[in-house]
Amino acid sequence: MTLFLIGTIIYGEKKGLFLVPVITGEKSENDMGEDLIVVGISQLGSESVWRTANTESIQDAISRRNGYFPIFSNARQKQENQIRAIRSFISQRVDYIVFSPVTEDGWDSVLMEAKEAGIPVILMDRTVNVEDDSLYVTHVGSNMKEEGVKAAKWLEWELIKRRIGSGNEPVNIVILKGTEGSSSERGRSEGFDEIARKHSNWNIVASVDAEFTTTKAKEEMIKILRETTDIDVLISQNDDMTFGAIEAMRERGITTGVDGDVIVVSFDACHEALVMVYNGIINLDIECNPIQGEYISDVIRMLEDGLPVEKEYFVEEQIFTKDNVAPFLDSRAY
Ligand code: GYE
Repeated sequence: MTLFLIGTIIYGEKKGLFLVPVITGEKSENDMGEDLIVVGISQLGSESVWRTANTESIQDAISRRNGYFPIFSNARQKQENQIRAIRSFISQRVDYIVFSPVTEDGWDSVLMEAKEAGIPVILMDRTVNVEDDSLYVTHVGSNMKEEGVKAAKWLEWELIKRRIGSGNEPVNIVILKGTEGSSSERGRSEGFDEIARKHSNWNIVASVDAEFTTTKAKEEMIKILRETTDIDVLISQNDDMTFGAIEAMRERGITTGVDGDVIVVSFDACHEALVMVYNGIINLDIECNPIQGEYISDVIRMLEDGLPVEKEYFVEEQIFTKDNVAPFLDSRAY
C-alpha cells in the first residue's frame, strides 16, 4: 500500500525502535509493512477498580500485536477533555473512534463532526443521548437498567425473608449514585425506581451523587449518618462507593451484610467486593463486566469486512451472593 509520508516519528518499544505508522487517510503501515487500523480511544477517567479493568481490556485488545495502532486519551472525568480528544482523533484522521462517554448528554455536535469525516464511532461501556442515533455505529456495554431491576427484585425477596417492612412498615433506603447524568447512573436508577415505585413503604431517606469513588462515598455517608442512623438498606451503584460507605458505617458502629444492621447491595463485582460478599459483609453484588476490549475488536473486524453490526451488544453478567460466590473468587482478575 502506498504511504504518503507526512512526517516520521520514532516510537520506543521494548525490543528496539519502530517507526510509528504514518496516517495516510486510508490505512496505515508500520515499518514491518503491516497494515494497522488506527483507533482513537477516549476513556472517561480512572475513578474505579472497574474502570482500570476496562482500560486494561481495551488496551490489550486494541494493540499493535493485534494489528491496531491505538491512540489513547484519558479525560479525567471531564466532558470537555473527551470532546477535545475526539476532535484531535478526527484531525488525525483515525480509522475508528472508541469512547466511553462520561455523561449521556451533549455529544451531538462532536459526533456529527466525526460522522462528516466518515469515522465510525463505537461507544464503549456507557451510552449517549443524541437526537440522531446514526451518529454512532454501535454500543458495547452493559444493560444498566437491567442491573437496577435485578437489584430491586432481589431486595423484594430479601425483605420478605428477613421480615423487614412486613405490615407496611417503612423500609429505609439510602442510595449512593454514580456520576450524575452518566448512563450507568441513569440506567441503574431507572431500573431500581421502576420496582421501588410499586412499594409504597420503600422510603428513600437519601439519594446522593457520590461520583463512583470511595472518598466521595465515605464523605456523603458520614453526612447522611449525621441525619439518621435508622437505615435498613444501602444501594450503592459501584463497589468503590460501597467500600467508602461501609467504612463510614463501621466507624459509627453500624454493621452490614448477612448478619448486620444494614443490607448492602453493590454493583460491579470486583475481586475485593466479592471477598466481602463471601465474608457476608456485602449481601448482593450485581456484576458489571468491564472486559469489553475483545468485543470491540470483533466489531471493528466486522466493520472492516463490511459486515452489518447490531446497534447494541450487551456483555454477559450475573449476580453474586454468599451462596454462589465461592467458585468465582480465584478467577476474578480485577
Ligand atoms: O460501574 C463504575 C465505573 O460505567 C459501568 O463506571 C460503568 C461504571 C462502573 O466507574 O465502577
